[in-house]
Order: sequence, then C-alpha cells, then structure tokens
Amino acid sequence: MNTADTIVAPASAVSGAVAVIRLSGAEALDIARRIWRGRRDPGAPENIRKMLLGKVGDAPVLAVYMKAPHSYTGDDVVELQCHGGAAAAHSVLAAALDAGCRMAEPGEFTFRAFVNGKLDLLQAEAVADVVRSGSDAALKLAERQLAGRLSARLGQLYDLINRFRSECEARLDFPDEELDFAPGVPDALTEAAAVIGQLLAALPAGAALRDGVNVVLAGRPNSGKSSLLNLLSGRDRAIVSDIPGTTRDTVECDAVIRGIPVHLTDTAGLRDSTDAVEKLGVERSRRSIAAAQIVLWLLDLTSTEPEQEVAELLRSAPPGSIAVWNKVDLAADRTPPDLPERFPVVSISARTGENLEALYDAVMKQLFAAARPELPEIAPNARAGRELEVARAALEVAEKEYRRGNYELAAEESARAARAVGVIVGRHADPDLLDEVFKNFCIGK
Ligand SMILES: Nc1nc2c(ncn2[C@@H]2O[C@H](COP(=O)(O)OP(=O)(O)OP(=O)(O)O)[C@@H](O)[C@H]2O)c(=O)[nH]1
Ligand SMILES: [Mg+2]
Repeated sequence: MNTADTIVAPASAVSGAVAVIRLSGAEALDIARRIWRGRRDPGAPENIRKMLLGKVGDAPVLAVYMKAPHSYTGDDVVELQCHGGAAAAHSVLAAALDAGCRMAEPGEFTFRAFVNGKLDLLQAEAVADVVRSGSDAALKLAERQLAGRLSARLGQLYDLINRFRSECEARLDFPDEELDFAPGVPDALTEAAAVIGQLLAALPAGAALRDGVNVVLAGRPNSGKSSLLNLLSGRDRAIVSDIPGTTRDTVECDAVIRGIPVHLTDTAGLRDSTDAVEKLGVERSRRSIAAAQIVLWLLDLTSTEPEQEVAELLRSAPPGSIAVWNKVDLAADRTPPDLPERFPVVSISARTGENLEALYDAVMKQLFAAARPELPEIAPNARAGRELEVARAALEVAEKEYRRGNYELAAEESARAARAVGVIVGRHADPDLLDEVFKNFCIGK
C-alpha cells in the first residue's frame, strides 16, 4: 500500500446516528480546508485537536485536526463528523475524494500506524480483534494485546534467545578450556523454552476468545434443540412448537458461555422423512454436525421411545458430542438409559434452565479440559502460534547441538528462533505477510 497518498474512508458504521469520515496523509489538512468551511481554521495552533463546527456544502459538520505524529496513524489526520446515514456520510466522502483524497483500503489507517511505528504487528492485529470481539473476556484480551502486553512478553523471549545465542558465540571465540562456563545448558535457553511453552499453552483459549466456538444443537425432532438455542442466546430466535419437524432450515445466532463467544446453530431434527423439504433440512443438519467444534446432542427424556433417541445418537453423533437429556422438569425421577463412555452426559431443562451450569461445565471441559478454566491474560493468535512453533523447533535443535559442543550450529538455530519471534511483532515483516494481516480489517480502520 502506497503511504504517500492522502486517504479517506468512513470510520463509523453506515447506520449510526453520527458518521465519522477520516482523512489521513500529508494533504489531509489542505483537503479538509478545501471542503469544510467554518469560522475558525482547524489547522491554527490553538485549534489543534479541537472540534470546530462548520459545513461541508450545506450540511453541518464538525472537524478536528490531529497533527502528525500525534494521531492514530502518525500522519496528519482530520476527522469530519456529520449526520449519520449513508447519504449524508457519502456526500462528505465524495467531497473529500473530489478534493484529492484516495479511498482507503481495508485496514489502511492501521497499516500506516504500523509503518509509522505507532503499533507493532501484534498491536495492529489487536485493533481488528477489539472491533470484532464477541464477549467481554475477548475484548479484554484484545485490549491487553493492543496495550502491548503480548509484545512485551515476546520482547523478553527475543532477548532470552539472543542471550543464549551470544553464549554460543562466546564459546566459538574462546575454546572450552579458556571459558569458565558452568556445564549444562544456559539458563536463557531453558527460560526461553518455558516462555514459548506457556504462550503455546494459551493458544486454544486465544482461538476460542478471538474466533468464537461453533456449537451445533442436534438430535431427534422435538428433543428441544430450538428451546435450548433460545435459552442459551437469551433471545426468542427460533420457532418452538410441539409438532415434530418444526425446524427445517438451520438457524444461527451468537451467545456467550462463561466468557467464550459461541456461534450456535440449531438444526432440523434427524429422522427419516418423506417430506422433500424436511429431507433437505436433515442434510443441512448433517453438514452442520460435521463442521461443529462442539455438538450438543439433545435427547428427550420424556420420549415414549427412548431407544429411538439413543439409536440416533449412536448412529449420527460424532465422538465427544455432549449427550443432553432434556426436559428433566417433566421427568425428574426417570433414569436415562446408559450411554457409551465416549459421550459426556448431562440432564437439563431447556424450559426452566435447570442444570444449565452442568451443561456449561461439560462444554468448558470439552474445550479446555476444565469446567472453570482460567482464561489467559495474553494469548498468541494463530499466526503467532505458527512462528512460536518454528522457534520452539529451532531451539530444540539448538539445545541438542549445544550439548554436543556444536556451538556454531546452536548459534545458527537460535538466530532462526529469534527471527521467528521477530516476525510475530513485525520486526521482519515481508509484504505478503502484511497484506495477509491487513486484508482482514474493515474499511476505515
Ligand atoms: N417441559 C419441557 N418442555 C420442553 C423442554 N424443551 C422443549 N420443550 C417442549 O418440547 C417441544 C419441542 O421443543 P423444540 O425446542 O421445538 O424442539 P426441537 O428439537 O427444536 O424440535 P424440531 O425443530 O421439531 O426438531 C416444545 O413444545 C417445547 O416447549 C423442556 O426442557 N421442558
Ligand atoms: Mg427446532
């Protein structure tokens, strides 16, 4: 992306009450002066960072100028605020484009902040995470990363690896007998491996928080899938009725379970049907089940044919599906039939919410092997995870070579490890990587 142009984009959602149009680049102030008219000049020293009321055409518009380098991007930035709605925002945007701005690419403001040294690559990614975070815990993780907590940890790791590398190099320069090294592997290497281990251990929680978890509700008709969808999401999202085969298409909605964002999918009840539409629905159900991270398999505890409920579970549920006996409020004294061990079992009522905590426990155990997992303060994303694996492998080789007295090879491998860690924060960023990172941003960020 060219960083010399002055770029413009709407920085707020189209449907908001107020729209923010953001200009960034060397000509931001000049272009703003051409399209915005007010009594005071936003570029006058006493007006910098002040909201000034004026007009673009006939529309009232507030303008604020943030002088480089004290802006989000590190360039000169002007933000114009007008009435929300697509038409009002578009007319200000069009005026800025006419006056010499170029439309910004997705993530281009944050890209400039990265190029200008305002953010490292992990912090830039955290900006996108903040915007799309699906729960309070996900937001906190993103905010800590934006504040540089993960970058600081990686900085420590980088230093540890380089300390180990200098010890290798010192051994090269001075043969063993001249150096008073304690035998064994240097502490810096052990510590670096421990930091990598901790960071990689937080990878699953990081993925769950950032991306959310796909949870599919499946089972026979009338088992209470749609009721549970509504209960978990706190919304009256799916039609519930006592007619088997009510849900035909998949119904999706978002919820939060113990701080983890989840994408719920309610499915058509599985049964052999002669109805063409229901058959298509059942096919969709099977596709959703195959793509799920977690399957909640509902079984009707009040069913007059409990063996049918179990038979469908055995036939269609992937191993690890959580077997959920539903409607305990109607059948508290009924003991459900035993199920194979590969299915964790809970009993709930999707109507009264009884035992919902036990269901949450089962979901958390499935995800994190603990009912009440401690969510990490910092966690690498998938990209960082891949580089950390590279670093871990390189350090393992480095350790072996060091023990054998091959200090040159050990130094080379530690350099490789350091490089991988550097890539995470963008120290050695190639253009393809930057494209990859910033293309996931929205326009205006
Ligand atoms: N008492 C009681 N009734 C329930 C419970 N869960 C569901 N029901 C009732 O069972 C019937 C079926 O519920 P749904 O949620 O529509 O079942 P479903 O699995 O989505 O059914 P299909 O869409 O037909 O596959 C409705 O009458 C619900 O009110 C429960 O926990 N207790
Ligand atoms: Mg349903």
